[in-house]
Amino acid sequence: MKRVVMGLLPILVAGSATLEAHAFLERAEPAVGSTVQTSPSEVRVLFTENIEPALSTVQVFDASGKEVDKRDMHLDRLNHALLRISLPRLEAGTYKVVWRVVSVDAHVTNGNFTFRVAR
Ligand SMILES: [Cu+2]
Repeated sequence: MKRVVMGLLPILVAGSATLEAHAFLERAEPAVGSTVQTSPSEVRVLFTENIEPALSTVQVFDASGKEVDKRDMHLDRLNHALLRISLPRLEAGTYKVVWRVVSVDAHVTNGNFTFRVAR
């Protein structure tokens, strides 16, 4: 019986941890899964928590898996939950944004989404 109770503890801890505010994607520009008519000059990813930029990455890849961003990811000067990364002029196609961020509470989250440039 004691073993069963102990076994439940990690689940309870994990369950309560999800109630804390970690940095999840709030919204992005271009929007998640969207199609934009012209090449965007940058990708902006807004998180639900402030971000530690030195420990975080956002990268943009084309359909062949080549990184196309300008590798200048930075925190917005005013909004510390907003990461920005510049883009060159993109050809029409589907692009994947891959993010891995550390929020100010030191929790790591990651994910990805795509957007499409129509022309
Ligand atoms: Cu957290």
